[in-house]
Amino acid sequence: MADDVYGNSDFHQQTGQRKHQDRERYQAPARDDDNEVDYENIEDSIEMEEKKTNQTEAFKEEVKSQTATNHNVCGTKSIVFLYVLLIASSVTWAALLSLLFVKCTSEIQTLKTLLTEKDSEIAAVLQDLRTTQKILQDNDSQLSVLVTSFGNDMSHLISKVCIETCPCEWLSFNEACYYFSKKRANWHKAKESCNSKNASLAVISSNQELDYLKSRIGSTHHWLGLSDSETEGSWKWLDGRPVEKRQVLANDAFWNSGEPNNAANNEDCGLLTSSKLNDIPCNSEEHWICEMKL
Ligand SMILES: [Ca+2]
Ligand SMILES: [Ca+2]
Repeated sequence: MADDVYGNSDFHQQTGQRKHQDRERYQAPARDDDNEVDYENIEDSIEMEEKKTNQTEAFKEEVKSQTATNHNVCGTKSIVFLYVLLIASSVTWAALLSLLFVKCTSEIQTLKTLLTEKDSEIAAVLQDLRTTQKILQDNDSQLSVLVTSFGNDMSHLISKVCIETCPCEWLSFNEACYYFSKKRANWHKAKESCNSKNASLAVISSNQELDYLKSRIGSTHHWLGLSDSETEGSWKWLDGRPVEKRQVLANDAFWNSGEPNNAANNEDCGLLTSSKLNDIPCNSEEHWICEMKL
């Protein structure tokens, strides 16, 4: 027979066999009075034995029940412990996640605040730059006005200075002003042009003046205030003095070789060349020199 959880299977078998033997022996016909007394004693012993057996069985049942109870208590405690552990772990993770969330939220808020401050600083810098740009534009406009005004003032000042010395575009030499035309015209129009400037076609009074004018004209030819229109062969300056009476301008040093030749009987106006003078027709288109005494 297999043992129970307490290992008492033999005990149950032996107890049952002994009870059966006792009942067979005691249920046998009584042989006499002495046997009756023994029989009672034996019955008491059997009852006592049965009580003990019952107490043992009850104890076993109690132990079994207590053991089961203990097993249930231990299982319940384990489950409770696991629940508690699970809850504690969950609470710990929740706390850690909450701390992490709070920390991240705080850092994000700090970054937002920093970005807001930087945006404000950039906006302030841009505003300053716009203000500076506006000021520079205003200053540029004012400067342009000042430059224009300065240019006008300079032009006025230069004109005044030129009037006190020589007119602008005129050259000064030995207390006289000379104008070298950029256009060409015949001798009479050239003379009128000089007269319109309160001057006259140039009249040469010295070799120095002649050298100066020749140095200014280069290779181009220019009309002078010299003509023999009134009397052929009698050359006079526009101031009325004849050429031959100028001591410094003798004919040999004044005219080009072979001049004046009155070619084609039509050369009555004097022209200054790069070397010396020549007589050519007065209707020729040439540059001219005006002279103004200071
Ligand atoms: Ca002539
Ligand atoms: Ca000639």
